Amino acid sequence: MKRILHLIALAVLGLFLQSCNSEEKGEKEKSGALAANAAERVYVAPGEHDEYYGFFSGGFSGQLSVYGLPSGRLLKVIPVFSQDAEKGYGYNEETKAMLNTSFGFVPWGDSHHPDISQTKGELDGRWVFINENNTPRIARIDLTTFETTEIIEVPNSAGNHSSSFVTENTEYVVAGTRFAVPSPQKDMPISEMKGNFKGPLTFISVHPETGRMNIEFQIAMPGFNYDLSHPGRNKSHGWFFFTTYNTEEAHSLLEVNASQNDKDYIAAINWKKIEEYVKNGGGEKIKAKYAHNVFDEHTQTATTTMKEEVVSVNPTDVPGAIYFLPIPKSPHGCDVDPSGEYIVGAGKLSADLTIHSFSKMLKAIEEENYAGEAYGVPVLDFEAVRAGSVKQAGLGPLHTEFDGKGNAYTTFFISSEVVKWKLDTWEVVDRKPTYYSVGHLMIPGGNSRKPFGKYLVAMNKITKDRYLPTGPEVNHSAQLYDISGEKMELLLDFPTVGEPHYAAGIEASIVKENSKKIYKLDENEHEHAVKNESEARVERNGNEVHVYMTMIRSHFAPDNIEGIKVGDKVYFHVTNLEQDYDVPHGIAMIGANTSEQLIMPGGTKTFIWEPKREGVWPFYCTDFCSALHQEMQGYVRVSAKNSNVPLTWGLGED
Ligand code: K7E
Ligand code: CUA
Repeated sequence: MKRILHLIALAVLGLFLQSCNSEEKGEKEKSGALAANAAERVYVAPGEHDEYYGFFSGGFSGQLSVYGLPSGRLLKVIPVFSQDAEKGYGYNEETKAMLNTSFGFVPWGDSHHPDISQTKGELDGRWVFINENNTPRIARIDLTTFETTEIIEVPNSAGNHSSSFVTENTEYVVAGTRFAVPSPQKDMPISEMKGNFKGPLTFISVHPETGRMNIEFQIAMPGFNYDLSHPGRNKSHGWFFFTTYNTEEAHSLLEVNASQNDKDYIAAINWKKIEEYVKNGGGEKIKAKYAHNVFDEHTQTATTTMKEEVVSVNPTDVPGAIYFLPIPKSPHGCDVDPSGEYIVGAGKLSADLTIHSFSKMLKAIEEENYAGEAYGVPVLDFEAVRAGSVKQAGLGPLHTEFDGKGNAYTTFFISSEVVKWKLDTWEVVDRKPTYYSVGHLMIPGGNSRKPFGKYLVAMNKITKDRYLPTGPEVNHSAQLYDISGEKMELLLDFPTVGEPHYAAGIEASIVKENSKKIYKLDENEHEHAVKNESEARVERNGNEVHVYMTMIRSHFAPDNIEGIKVGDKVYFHVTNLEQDYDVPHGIAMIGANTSEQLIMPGGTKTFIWEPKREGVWPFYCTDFCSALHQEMQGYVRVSAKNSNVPLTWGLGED
């Protein structure tokens, strides 16, 4: 009963805070001349381009959406962890393997934190990495094609949340477990969690030229929950920081039981030390079943390799590599400023924001200024490592970003605002409401040495009255602030896809010159590609039929096929012969249980159709490609299982 009362009290408090927010902030921010001025600053004239790309995670959509900033225009949704009927991703034979895992084919994911690759601590615009929480995976998206080209599963992990942040030269993309779990997994009583579960943190190397990922080692940390992480940079390059919560190691009713300790920890990991230890043969190979899926641009086909083991490192085996920094009250965000000196831990239940100092941390380590230890890992003295605190900044701090000009910006979920404060003096200099209940915020280049400190995007959890009502469901909302001046200015609201937790932004000029316009037909090494209409054909092999088809404005070759039988398995291998920018064709077959296939110029895709009934069944192009797009169609004649209609195909004959 006491527990229930406690919960009710929390709920009432939440409601109260929310309702007073919407009352006082529900009005429009600006009107008249002010609004016109804001409109001008986000206006990108027809035919002009945005200054920045913003890559927004899709949360429960599993995808990554690309927005232009400052306009807030949606440019593309890149399918990553979920099947996407629009693009055929995860439906065609070429990309199905991207969604393979040790649990089989998993067509959905929960994506949270995109991060852009870096060279010398600055964004280089080559790849975007993004994590999947639910069935732990990390994806790499190639920014020449804006397509997902690699997905690696993260074994022994669960709720892959403190992920996927990259080090200064993209040496590693890091993935930390949110849930403590038996590692490797095994059957055991939940109640025996404490001291027996582990919190593996995974370091995945990235090949400097190809981007290919490889799991180098896992650190078998104590069984806390590892919530967020960020790399050290500049002076702290070589270290990685992770916030923890549930250092109580509770396994039930965490909202109460994981809020007992006055302080949890930030884990500071000297990954260079551990890398060296592993290179010298340290660590232990443990069982770990996981899938590694790679899309080959030449064959345009993804393949899966199943792997069986990883190197696991016991934290106490590498003295001097791992420390805990105390941080008040269940921290969420873990953010490192551009200089690499300050580590901001946002205790969700704390009134103050705590900022730790990297140089003080080194000093405390040297002087062995310990407050204790946890599972053999030294806990540093809180005051010895603390740089300062931002006092009473707001309620429910979550995440912090930096503008590169000595300011930090922190989101407060409960008091629903973004608060700007100064590094070094820790004084609050501005605060602006968000509509409503902001989670992450993003400043393009925020996770780097060199933020582009012009705009800030707040990603809000609750939208309510900001747009025309659309039934019980209202899309999540993002808000764009101009942060070039002393005070933040709200310029724009725009709705988003799924639930963007975090986003990563970059100057468009770094990316757009590298963007591919077509796939070159003569570089297409797909095993079923047909590069010329004269090679189009149909082949039968038992009850398997392979249709080698081409598409060009405005016909398919062949467009009439006879001799298909009920019970056949028909593979359509379709090549788009176009070599012009932005001329995809699509293909859809009646009754096929895949999506349509949208095929880019010079590309090949395969889908399977299993005809169930006799008849003459049409197919057509799904993308309006020319004035005669509507004429881009064809027929397949399906006969009875035992019929002897010969296999024939053609185009333009009687
Ligand atoms: Cu704060 Cu998943 Cu980064 Cu959501 S997480 S907000
Ligand atoms: Cu091809 Cu429409």
